Amino acid sequence: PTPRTLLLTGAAGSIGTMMRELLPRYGYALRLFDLAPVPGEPDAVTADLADQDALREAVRGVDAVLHLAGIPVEAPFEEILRANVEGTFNLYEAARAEGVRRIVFASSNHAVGFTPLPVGDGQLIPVDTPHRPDTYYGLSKGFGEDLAQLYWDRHGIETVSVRIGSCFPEPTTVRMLSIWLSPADAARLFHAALTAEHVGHTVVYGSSANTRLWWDLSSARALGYEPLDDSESFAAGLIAQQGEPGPDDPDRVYLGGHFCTDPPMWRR
Ligand code: NAI
Ligand code: 15L
Repeated sequence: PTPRTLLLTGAAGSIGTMMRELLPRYGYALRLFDLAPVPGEPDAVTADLADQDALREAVRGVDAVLHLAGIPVEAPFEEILRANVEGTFNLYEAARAEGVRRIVFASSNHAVGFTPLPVGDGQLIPVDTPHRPDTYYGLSKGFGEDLAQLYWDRHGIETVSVRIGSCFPEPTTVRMLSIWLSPADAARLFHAALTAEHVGHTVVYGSSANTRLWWDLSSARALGYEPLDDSESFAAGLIAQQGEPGPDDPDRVYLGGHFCTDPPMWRR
C-alpha cells in the first residue's frame, strides 16, 4: 500500500511506543507528538494538546491522525477536562482547520464501564450500548466519541472510535483475559480503521479474538480487522496465580470492572 503520513499523538506513551515499532511495517510515515520527549526521536513534536499552534502545525499535511494522547486512567476532573476533553477538542479543531479527513480515536471500555456483564452464554455487549462511564476518565471518552460524531455530521471528518480493552504485551489480570488487545492486533485494528472506506463515525471494541470475550467485535471486523491473538494461552497461569474473581467482584459484575468501585487514586 502507498505509505500514508500519520500523526501519532501520545507517541511517548505505552501504546504509542508499541505503535512506533509496528505501524511503519504497514507503510506509514509517522509524525510524532507528545507532551513528553520521545526517546531517540529528535524530530518529534514535544507539546501539549493545549497548544493550538503546535497542533495546527503538527496536523498540517498528514493523511490521518491516531489520537492516543491523554490521561489513561482516573484523575481529578480538572486534569481530565484539560487533557482529554479540551485536548481532544483542540485536536479536532486543528484537523478541521487543516483539512485532515480521518482520525482514529483511542476511546476506552470505561466509556461504557457500568454496563452489566452478560449473564447468559453467547451474549455479547453490542457497540451501541448506551454510554455508562465509570469514571471522569470514562466520561471524557464518551465525550470524545460524541465529538467525533459531531465532526462527522458537521464537517465530514471521519473517525473510528476504538473502545480499547487492555492493550499491553500480556494480560496481567483474570479480567484482562476477556478484554486483552495484543499489540500486534492493535496495529492490525488501527490499520483497518485508518484504511477502511466510508466509515463516517464508527465505534468499535478493541480486543483480540479472546475465548472469554464479553463484547461484539463485528463492527471492527466490518472494517477488515482480523484479530489473530487470543488471551487464552495466559488463562491457566493467571487463574492459578490470582484465582477466579467471585460472583460479587466488580470485575465480574461490570464491564469496567474495578474502575467502577476503586476509590479515586488521589483520595486514597
Ligand atoms: P500512556 O499514558 O502511556 O500514554 C499517553 C501519552 O499521552 C503519554 O505519553 C503522555 O505524555 C501523553 N499526554 C498526556 N496528556 C497530554 C497532553 N495534554 N498533551 C500531549 N500529550 C499528552 O497511555 P497508553 O496506555 O499508551 O494509552 C494511550 C491512549 O489509549 C489513551 O488515550 C488511553 O486512554 C487509551 N486507552 C489505553 C488503554 C490501554 O490498555 N493501554 C485502554 C483503553 C484506552
Ligand atoms: C483503560 O482505559 C486504561 O487506559 C488502561 O490502563 C487499562 O487499565 C484498561 O482501561 C483496562 O480496563 O484494563
